[in-house]
Amino acid sequence: MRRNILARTTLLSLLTITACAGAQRESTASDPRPAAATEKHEVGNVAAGLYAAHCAACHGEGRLGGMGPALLPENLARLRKGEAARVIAGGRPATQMPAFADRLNEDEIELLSGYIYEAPAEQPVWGAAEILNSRIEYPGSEYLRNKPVFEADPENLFIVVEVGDHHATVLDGDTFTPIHRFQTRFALHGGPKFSPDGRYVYFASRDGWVSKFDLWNLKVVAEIRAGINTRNVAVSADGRWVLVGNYLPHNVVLLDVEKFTLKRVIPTIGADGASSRVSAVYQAAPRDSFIVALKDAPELWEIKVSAADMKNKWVHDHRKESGDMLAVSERIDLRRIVVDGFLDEFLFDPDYRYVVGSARGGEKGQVIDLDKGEVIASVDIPGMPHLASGITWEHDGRTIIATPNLKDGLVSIIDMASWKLVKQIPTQGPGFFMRSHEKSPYAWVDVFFGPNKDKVHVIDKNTLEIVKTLQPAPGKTAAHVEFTKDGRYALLSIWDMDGAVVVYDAQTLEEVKRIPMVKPSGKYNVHNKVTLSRGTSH
Ligand code: DHE
Repeated sequence: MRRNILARTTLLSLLTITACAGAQRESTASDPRPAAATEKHEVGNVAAGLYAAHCAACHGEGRLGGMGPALLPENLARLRKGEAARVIAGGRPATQMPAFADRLNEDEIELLSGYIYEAPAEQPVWGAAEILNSRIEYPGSEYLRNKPVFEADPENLFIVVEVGDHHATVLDGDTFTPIHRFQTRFALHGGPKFSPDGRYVYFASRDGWVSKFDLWNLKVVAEIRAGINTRNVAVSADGRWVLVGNYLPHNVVLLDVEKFTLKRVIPTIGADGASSRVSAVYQAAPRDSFIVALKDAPELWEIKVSAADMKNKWVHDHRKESGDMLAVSERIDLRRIVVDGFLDEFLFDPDYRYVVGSARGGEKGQVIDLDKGEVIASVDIPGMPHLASGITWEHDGRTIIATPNLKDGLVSIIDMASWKLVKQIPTQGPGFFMRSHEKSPYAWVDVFFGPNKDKVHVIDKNTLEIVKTLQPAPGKTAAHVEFTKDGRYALLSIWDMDGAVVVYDAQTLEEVKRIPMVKPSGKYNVHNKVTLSRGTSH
């Protein structure tokens, strides 16, 4: 009842909103629909108008996702409607989702939060046929050279992703001069991933495009759209496969890198039969496998791809409904590991035997032993640890994890032998990214959120104390550090349209150079990535 009155009031108050004017339809005497149906239709139009005006730019036309995730019932399984309204009103910490309470009234927020749980008129389809049809191969690929077309050390290049104008810059890590800049797909997210020889770089955009870039020839070779709303990609240890994790559809997609084409679509269905989004996919190099974490099922998957033997060569052709069989050259082994609840964040130990994972809003983290295939410990990590940005190093003869926190101003230090929290280092606000290098005595952590977002802390890896706080551009967010190959310099982003990459001497912590960039988000050093440096993300 309350909702009816609300909807009616809302409708009346909203009929004047110009953004919705085009979507409204006046009721006429000849309209055959009963009044209630007409009203429901009108309310739906108002909600659609609000969505178009306030949400579509980030969450995509048709709610299919863009910069923000898809807003469809199958993607909102873990969010109750009341919570959705709270997120619209107050924003979501640690994301780009702003608060709308100053622009939308309570009724409008309620209308919108109801709207996103409605099934769309047409269910989006993105299957094998759509993926294959999307594939683009760029001309000239046959003339590519097998060695770099530039003088710079190919191992000490950085890829800098500039999200401000959707470009990437290839930066010489010795001279700190850009050697190439090119347009990327819209809204790249997550780190680009490298082939083991460092020649190819794979980028994923939030709307599902995966691009193969030849770093030696400075050329995008091919692209394919692997999903509608994608999380990230991982490259196999032998460089033959790229695995794409999707929010929508609920699946992982295996690409063959040589032809850069689809090999398999693997729906992510939990053991209980319910389908799930994918939190992220990772390469576990020492295990020669991929690790996949599911967001809506308490499971972690280990996927191994190998050459198919003759017996297992035939599978159902996923492109046809007829049940036809198809000969495949690859064999996929999938192992399910049951975990305690959902995993949104996780971090591997250096040997890739253990995974430390946590859920958004969960009280504790959990440790999964990949060899045993079970949860072996729980860890007290308060707040909202951002394990995806955690790093490890040796401290007093033991391996420790350091992780920033998306909610609280602290860095948590965990002992990897006892799985105990050994220290909390207070920071000037919640942080997003943490970095170090084997040859550096320091670990860097940003203060991404709050009034001190322009500051970056430098932590002594031995004393576990902050030794310096930098403020490279007052008022502008400073975040995300990556070291040069030799660990001598640390590069930091100023996340602003009028931004920069600031180069610091990693020993003296003095500024060396400032390179103008357009909102540079992350930067990725070839050597550190392909050698799986412990100070950076993989
Ligand atoms: Fe990210 C990496 C998840 C919001 C910028 N982010 C990752 C990874 C995951 C992740 C799982 C590791 C993937 C990889 O590199 O293969 N990010 C999430 C979220 O769940 C979250 C909180 C909500 C969401 O919108 O999905 C989120 N991330 C953001 C942002 O709002 C950031 C700051 C801006 C943006 O571009 O969207 C952002 N995330 C990044 C960056 C990396 C990343 C730059 C790569 C870090 C690296 O050094 O490897």
